[in-house]
Amino acid sequence: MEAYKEKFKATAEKEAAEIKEILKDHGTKKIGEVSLSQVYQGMRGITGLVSETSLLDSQDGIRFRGKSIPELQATLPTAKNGHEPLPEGLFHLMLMNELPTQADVEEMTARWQRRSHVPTHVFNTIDALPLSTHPMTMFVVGVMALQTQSSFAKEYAKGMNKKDYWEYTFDDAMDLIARLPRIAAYIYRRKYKNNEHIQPNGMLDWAGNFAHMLGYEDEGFKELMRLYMTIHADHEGGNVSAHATHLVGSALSDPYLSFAAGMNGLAGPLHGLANQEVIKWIFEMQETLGTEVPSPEQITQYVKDTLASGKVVPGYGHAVLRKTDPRFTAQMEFGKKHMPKDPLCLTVWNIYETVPPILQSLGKIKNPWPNVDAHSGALLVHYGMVEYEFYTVLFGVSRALGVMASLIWDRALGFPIERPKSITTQLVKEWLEGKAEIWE
Ligand code: HAX
Repeated sequence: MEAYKEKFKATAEKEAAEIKEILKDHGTKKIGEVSLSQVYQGMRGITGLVSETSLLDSQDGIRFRGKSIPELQATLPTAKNGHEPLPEGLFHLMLMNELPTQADVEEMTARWQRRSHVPTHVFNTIDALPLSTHPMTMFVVGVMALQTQSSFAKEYAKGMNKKDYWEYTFDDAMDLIARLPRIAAYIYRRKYKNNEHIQPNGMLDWAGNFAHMLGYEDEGFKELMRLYMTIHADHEGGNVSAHATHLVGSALSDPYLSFAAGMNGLAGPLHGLANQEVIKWIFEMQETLGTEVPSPEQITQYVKDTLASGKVVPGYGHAVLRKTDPRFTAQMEFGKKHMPKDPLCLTVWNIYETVPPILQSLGKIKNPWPNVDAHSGALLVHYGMVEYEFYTVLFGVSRALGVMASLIWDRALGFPIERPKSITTQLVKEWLEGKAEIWE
């Protein structure tokens, strides 16, 4: 077994033993109560999952193994002459629960390079789709075509010992992460750049090479990709893409099947597709108003019109967060450093000044502040990536880091199939009349 796997095995065995002890001593302890509203309203606030890689605080935002985004920016290794954290380092942190050294990060880059070959049939499968297909559909189809490579599925079919699940999950997760940038770049170049593809550059880090294969050689764009891939990677376990991956994985569906499920969730406009919706909405605003940088008064009216037409303001609100998303702040800081006079960024910052009080005044929105998706598109447009339908694919490549690290942990800790209880309104009525019990 490779040394890195041995190290993970030792880390996971220690934690599995600790969990066993915790459950032996405290397994019957209650951690909350569930109200009828929570059952009907998207299970908001019900603690029902363990996801080891990150934890979301409603006020402070995301922490990856206890580290906030500014802390990651200060401590994770960077590229040579670069300032942004390398996603390889974040993956190591999530998987091993320790800060990586420069050598750890370089080894991860090399590991993913070795595993990055994408078989031809994956490209042929994507090529069979019409060019008009949404990039997220192409992405999921590409991932499904890659499922033929699953070591987990092959070993399971042969008859695998439970104790070995994590190891083949580990292999599939590493292969999948290594190959996703190639698949994503292929989709981008096929759909938007005349089907002219760019070979990988083995001298570059994972995100830098992704930028290169997309066709962006600007060092600023490479830095943006490093930051982007780091901050979009994980947002604890209950969000739709992470939860869907975990749920499907709990049936022992292999990592490719599980990740594809997560990506189908990310493709929803209330989740990852919001990043394309934000830029589409701003472009439409600019066109309607006939100006590149609308004034605060114009934005106010446009937001009111959006709400009056029964639509959401994309990029604002969150199911857990109750403050400005630190992922938004990190991107705003990147914008202020690299493109302080960019008209689209100026508009995003004007929207940030204008929207929260309007949403707050409605009285029903729990979080009027911007989330990660409110900013990302403006930075991409600055470097020339205007094809906003592609943005959720970038999010998806990054999200693989978090959900795959989590899935390895799920299998290493032997988490069972997920199966919460559901009820009917008929049963609720009978329960309220005292004629039935809800609890099994
Ligand atoms: N614009 C207009 N109305 C909004 C709103 C927004 N940005 N955010 C919430 N609301 C509305 C809800 O639709 C809901 O209305 P109804 O009672 O009429 O159904 C009400 O305010 C209460 O909602 P909430 O409790 O504050 O929010 P939820 O937890 O139900 O939903 C969402 C959280 C993120 C889905 C929601 O804020 C939203 O739709 N935002 C816009 C889309 C978006 O930016 N999504 C990306 C979120 C981050 C993410 O996952 N990124 O990938």
